[in-house]
Amino acid sequence: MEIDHFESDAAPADIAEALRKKGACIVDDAMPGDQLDRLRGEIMPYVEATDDGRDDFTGRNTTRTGALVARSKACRDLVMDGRIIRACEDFLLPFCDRFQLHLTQLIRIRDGQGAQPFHRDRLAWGGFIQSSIEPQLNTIWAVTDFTRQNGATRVAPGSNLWEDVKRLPTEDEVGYAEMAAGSVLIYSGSVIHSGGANTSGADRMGLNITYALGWLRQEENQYLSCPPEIAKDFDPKLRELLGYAMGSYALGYYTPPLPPGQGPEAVPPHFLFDNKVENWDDGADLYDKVTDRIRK
Ligand SMILES: O=C(O)CCC(=O)C(=O)O
Ligand SMILES: [Fe+2]
Repeated sequence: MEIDHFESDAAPADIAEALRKKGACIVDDAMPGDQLDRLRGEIMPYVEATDDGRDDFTGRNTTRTGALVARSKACRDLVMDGRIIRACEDFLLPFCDRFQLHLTQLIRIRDGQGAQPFHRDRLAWGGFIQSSIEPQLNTIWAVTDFTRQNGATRVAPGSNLWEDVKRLPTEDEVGYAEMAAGSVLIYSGSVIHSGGANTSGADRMGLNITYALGWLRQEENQYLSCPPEIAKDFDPKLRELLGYAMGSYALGYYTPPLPPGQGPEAVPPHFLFDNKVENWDDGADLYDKVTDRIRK
């Protein structure tokens, strides 16, 4: 089974539609060569210093390196890629008031690593989310070429719609995300997939950047991996994506823990960076939107 490919100028609406219908697609040559070089230069020292995984799921011959928003400017640029953000708006906003970054992880599948067990990434939330909700949009940016031999991600297109959630794909239902370095595999939280086996003699590296509904717990805790003292220097839009924003009318406010009378009560997270209480993300409008939705 083949995975659909798009050219680099793919329309976000087409990407979102491919995710709804088949659960996955590839955008070829999605990042310029100089960005790929910068990315490698920034992340490789961390990757080289990372130990192998702890079990068969994380991969005993696989390294996983995180906190990449804090560590790499090139990764920050990819997190904010306009095509992907617009595809997230199309795919995720029907289910939330705001979406957020879920994790950043450089997955290096080393020679000798067997195939990862098939799974759906939405199982991160323990199977509690009803199937009509799409909780997540995922990307894996190819940092090396992805080939069948070096562990290209295996995907079962269409498995996002299977009614029997226990069914596993047969070999002819599986596609391999073969793509050149700089391309990106985009897949939903509902499609069955896994890392492939690497028998190539060289590393396969993919940068996993994923996004999730703003009312869900993030897989990589962004407040700890990218704390305020680092996030303060970033583009406000990126900070919002990290989670320094209201997730809905009532989600995510805080109170600066100051002595009596020395600070405000219940302010949105951006107060931490700009010391302003106005701009409550149109709080009143959001209240109306949320209550309207519940009444329907
Ligand atoms: O590395 C890959 O190709 C996929 C990894 C994956 O699906 C996971 O770790 O959840
Ligand atoms: Fe996965």
